Amino acid sequence: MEQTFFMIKPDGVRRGLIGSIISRLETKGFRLVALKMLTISPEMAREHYAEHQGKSFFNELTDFITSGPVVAMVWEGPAVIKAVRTMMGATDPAEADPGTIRGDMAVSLSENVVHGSDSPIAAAREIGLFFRDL
Ligand code: IDP
Ligand code: MG
Repeated sequence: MEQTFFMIKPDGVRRGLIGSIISRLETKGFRLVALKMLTISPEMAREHYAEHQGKSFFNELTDFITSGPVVAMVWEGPAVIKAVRTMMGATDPAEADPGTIRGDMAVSLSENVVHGSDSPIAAAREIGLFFRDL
């Protein structure tokens, strides 16, 4: 069964959105197989977002993702990687459709509430980074 890495970012935790975000994926029918709350170190932030190294927003991104606790998860289900991306909505909440997490819960590109793996390769890499013993 396919698995994806999914994370509630520090803004989502600060704003009290953990329960309502998890509820959407549970209601959809996906299975939560691992969960932990942690504060990401600067080293781990640079590794997680390695694909964005060199971009203008890289420092802003790593500062933000380390700014408070996140909730890191592994979810499982049929075609879960793509389905979770669809449920997240577009990266920029201003472009995200109503009914998506970002469309319903965020207004800011840098503080867009959630992260989800965008491919099977990314899912394997990110699950390995956050849950080394899974
Ligand atoms: P994704 O989270 O939808 O996969 P990515 O392109 O992988 O989007 O970008 C990672 C994160 O970096 C985004 O979720 C967003 O918070 C932030 N980000 C992306 N582009 C910009 C930008 O142009 N300015 C500021 N932050 C950005
Ligand atoms: Mg991405």
